[in-house]
Amino acid sequence: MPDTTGSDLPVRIVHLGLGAFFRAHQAWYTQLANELGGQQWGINALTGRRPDMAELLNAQDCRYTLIERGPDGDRGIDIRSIATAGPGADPDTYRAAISDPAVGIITSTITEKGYLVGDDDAARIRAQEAPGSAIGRLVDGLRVRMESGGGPLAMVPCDNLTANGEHTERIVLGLAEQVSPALAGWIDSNVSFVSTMVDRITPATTDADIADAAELVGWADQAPVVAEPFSEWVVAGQFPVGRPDWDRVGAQFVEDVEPYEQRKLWLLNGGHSTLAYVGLSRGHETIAEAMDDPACVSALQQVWADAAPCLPFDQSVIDEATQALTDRFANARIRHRLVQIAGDGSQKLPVRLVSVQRARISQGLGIGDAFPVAIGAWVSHLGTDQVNDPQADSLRESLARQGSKTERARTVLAFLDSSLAEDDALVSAVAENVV
Ligand code: CS2
Repeated sequence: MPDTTGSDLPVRIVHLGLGAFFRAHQAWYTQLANELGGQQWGINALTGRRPDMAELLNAQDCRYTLIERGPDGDRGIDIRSIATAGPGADPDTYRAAISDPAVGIITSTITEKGYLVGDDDAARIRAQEAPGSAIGRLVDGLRVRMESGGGPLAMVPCDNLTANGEHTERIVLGLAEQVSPALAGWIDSNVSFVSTMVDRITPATTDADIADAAELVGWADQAPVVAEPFSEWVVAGQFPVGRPDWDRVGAQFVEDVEPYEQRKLWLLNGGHSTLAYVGLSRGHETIAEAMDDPACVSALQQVWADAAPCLPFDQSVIDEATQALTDRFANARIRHRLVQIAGDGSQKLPVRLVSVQRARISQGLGIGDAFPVAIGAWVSHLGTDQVNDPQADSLRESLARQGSKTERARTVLAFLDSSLAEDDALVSAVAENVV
């Protein structure tokens, strides 16, 4: 892999999890902010487990095309905010990146399951070996930063989790504490955990997209990314050494991100997961296809009706969001595959659907009508060969041993929340939706 790139931007941001969503979202905001002409922020983008995307990007000077795909056509945007890319699982690479004194921000898209810490992560970090998890690598990189006298920075998780800044802080400090109290203390005083709500529908890039990019921009871009025109970024927290002018290019800075995150997780992501499981069970392939099926649309609308009374927004704001979502999901030029969204349900459903039910129960509203439909479809999905959810392996093994739908429904509810499994009416309602 070449170790230099054509981009002259000074590296001030490290990104962990170089994937499509980061290239369509944070890298695009940074590109727009750099175009304003103030302080320039280059990104050192590190991959997760597989180094392929870093190799592809470095081979083309880290330049790539964002294809903004609207219902009526495509627009190609040249993105140059990545200065360099590297293999994030390689300890020399991530340690050098995170301890670089010029770096003042770390952003991450490590997915919901990326927040799980390995049992031996602390021991490995103490032994100066590379830990297996993404959070472990972050903590190890921060250890090297502390030891080399590096300064403070902001840690900005960009995953679909409630209060993702606080969540990351808890997990990072928990692991750091096991490594050494000195490291935990250093992180506590030097790392500012920022919470964000991120939103932009970004399906996995296909060969057809690579061909479209070449036609749009006239060069053989091997790493384009496709996204819808809509984008939102809501951010809360401190940046000890500054940040790009993201606020001047559409990002919203607020005191508390939680209401926005709930709105997005419960309406968009809860809707997505429901469409994924119900849609797959009805033979559909993409979100837009599911939006052509009245049964799927009615499940989606029920998800929204269940969540609405628990969201701290006026009904008019919720109606505007759901109307926009209806249009966004129906954009048939975006081929967002249901199997992609169906992956890792064991990590996604707790924050997308179960949390809504907890809020409903605590407000005396009872379980919503969409929940048994979505969970029943998930139970069915877990019995198929389309599952991509390593954290659900043992759940699937127990389901395979059970005959009746009622037993399977109860097992899945118990996995999500033991109190839900004690509600016999809910267990039967879920069982009725298992196909
Ligand atoms: C989707 C999200 O794959 C999934 O689980 O629900 O990636 C969704 O497309 C984004 O959160 C939209 O901002």
